[in-house]
Amino acid sequence: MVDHITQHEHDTETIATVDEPPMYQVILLNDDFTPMDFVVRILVELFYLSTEQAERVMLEVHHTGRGLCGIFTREIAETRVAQVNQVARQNEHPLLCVMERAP
Ligand code: NFA
Repeated sequence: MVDHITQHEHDTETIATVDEPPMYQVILLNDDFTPMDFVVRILVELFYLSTEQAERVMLEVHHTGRGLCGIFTREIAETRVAQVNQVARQNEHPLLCVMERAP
């Protein structure tokens, strides 16, 4: 939704618009080594997906190479990407998470 405020003053008209912030997709990438149950736990604990949703996203990544974890504003997307990559590295898994500007 975009809010419009129209202001009439003398002969000029100002239209103030409030735009939505740009949104970012957080994407998980497949690899051959990260255990499936670790990926499911990441999706439940960091993205608050149900177990069923998490299993669906994990299998989508496993079968197609990538999958959508969620769509967020830039700061939240950056934080989620950093958390996934940090927890994966701490557990010595090569799991990769990236963000892309939503279309
Ligand atoms: N492909 C991994 C495996 O077979 C599982 C996986 C799923 C890894 C999703 C990364 C992302 N153990």
